[in-house]
Amino acid sequence: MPSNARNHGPYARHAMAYVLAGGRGSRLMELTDRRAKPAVYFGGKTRIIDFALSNALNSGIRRIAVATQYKAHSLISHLQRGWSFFRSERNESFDILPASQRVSEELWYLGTADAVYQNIDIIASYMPQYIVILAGDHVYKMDYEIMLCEHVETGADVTVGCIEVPRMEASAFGVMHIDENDRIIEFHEKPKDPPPMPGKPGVALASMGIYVFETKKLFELLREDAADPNSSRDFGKDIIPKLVKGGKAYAHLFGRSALRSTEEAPSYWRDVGTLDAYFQANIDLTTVTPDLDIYDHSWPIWTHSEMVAPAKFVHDEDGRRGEAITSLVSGDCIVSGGKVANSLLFTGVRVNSFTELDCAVVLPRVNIGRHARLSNVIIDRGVEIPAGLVVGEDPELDAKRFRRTDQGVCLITQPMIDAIGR
Ligand code: ADQ
Ligand code: ADP
Repeated sequence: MPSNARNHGPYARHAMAYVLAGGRGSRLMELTDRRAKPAVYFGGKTRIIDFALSNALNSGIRRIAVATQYKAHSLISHLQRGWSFFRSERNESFDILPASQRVSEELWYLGTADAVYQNIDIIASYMPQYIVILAGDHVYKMDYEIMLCEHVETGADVTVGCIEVPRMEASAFGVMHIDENDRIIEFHEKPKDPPPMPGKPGVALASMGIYVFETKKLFELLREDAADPNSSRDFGKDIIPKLVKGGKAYAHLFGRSALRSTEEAPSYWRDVGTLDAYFQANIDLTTVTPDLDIYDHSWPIWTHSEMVAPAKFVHDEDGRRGEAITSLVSGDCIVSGGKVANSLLFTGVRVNSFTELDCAVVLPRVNIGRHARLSNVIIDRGVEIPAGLVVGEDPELDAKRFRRTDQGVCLITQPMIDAIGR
């Protein structure tokens, strides 16, 4: 009898989602100077981690743990405010597990596997039969129940979520080959020259860093791994390659199975790890029919949301209209006599008279002074944009003042503004 015979689906009720949210995300530059990547704002109201957490909740998972490490304050306060509605009397739980709390005060989590290993006792206290390991820094909508079903059906040691990506981008990922039964027969963690998929020279099959294990098996593997002095204690580098050699690692192809129709088509999954990717993924949401539908009531993205007044658009005192087109404008924004186009304004942004914004991702509580003209910008939370500032028209000047990417996107933070003219 297979070890999983005890439960019938839905399996999500017997699973815990373990979200790895400790990575720094250093390619987001100053955007992650003060907050971890999972806490970075995305999509107008939410933070990046809300996608993985909402996926877990919408999939029917009622036990969630989040391992935090780097610059966790902003992340932890977001989780406490937005995700504390789980109730132990309904067999639900939500645990925040900062590094340095368990094994030793000094030791941070070494790698992703260690971030689970150090909390084995907490997981064990809930006795979930399955564990779904997730990354807290990806934007996508996915029904993990489908992956759990596949895991049970194949009797795999591990099931790895994967997606086709352009081969040129695949060196940032674990890359695999699978057989006709989706069994993983080769796995290379971040290969310099990623092998293409058979018959598809421009495409590689990449790991999404999502893993399903039976808890008992995972504990066994983590204990073995912890005893191995040569291990870097990482899923991608150590645990997965070892299981692939053992022959019982299977792939779940994101978006292929349509047991339930909640997964996006075409499959939308983004590691918004660079400023350009972050900018583009946000701006994409302002288009008429974006690939990521955040208006889908059947798969809501839950978050902590401030109680604020509605967005407001008014004439300035000279009668110029305050307007926004092809844009997302959150609550507590006031656009008075300025023009906003192709932009995404988070909560509490003030756009003052004679201002023009085009392709701007504006994080919460930003005030944009009069006569400012800004295009292709990301503005960090709480920045005071001085009157008359122009960004997006003089690449050399922009590069001196701000963090300007190769693709011409400028990240603007308060220290950068303060340094102008100094
Ligand atoms: P990477 O994206 O490089 O590769 P990694 O740095 O290991 O992944 O981080 C994975 C997740 O764990 C991220 O969400 C990160 O925030 C978090 N994390 C990292 N270190 C942590 C720590 N010490 N404690 C807690 N959380 C931590 C992995 C896989 C690849 C796969 C990609 C997909 O190794 O095979 O292709 O994810 O993005
Ligand atoms: P959020 O990511 O919630 O928008 P902020 O941008 O306000 O948060 O700040 C990110 C993190 O930086 C905060 O959680 C806090 O730990 C830290 N921080 C913010 N402002 C200050 C400050 N003035 N002094 C010290 N730390 C700060």
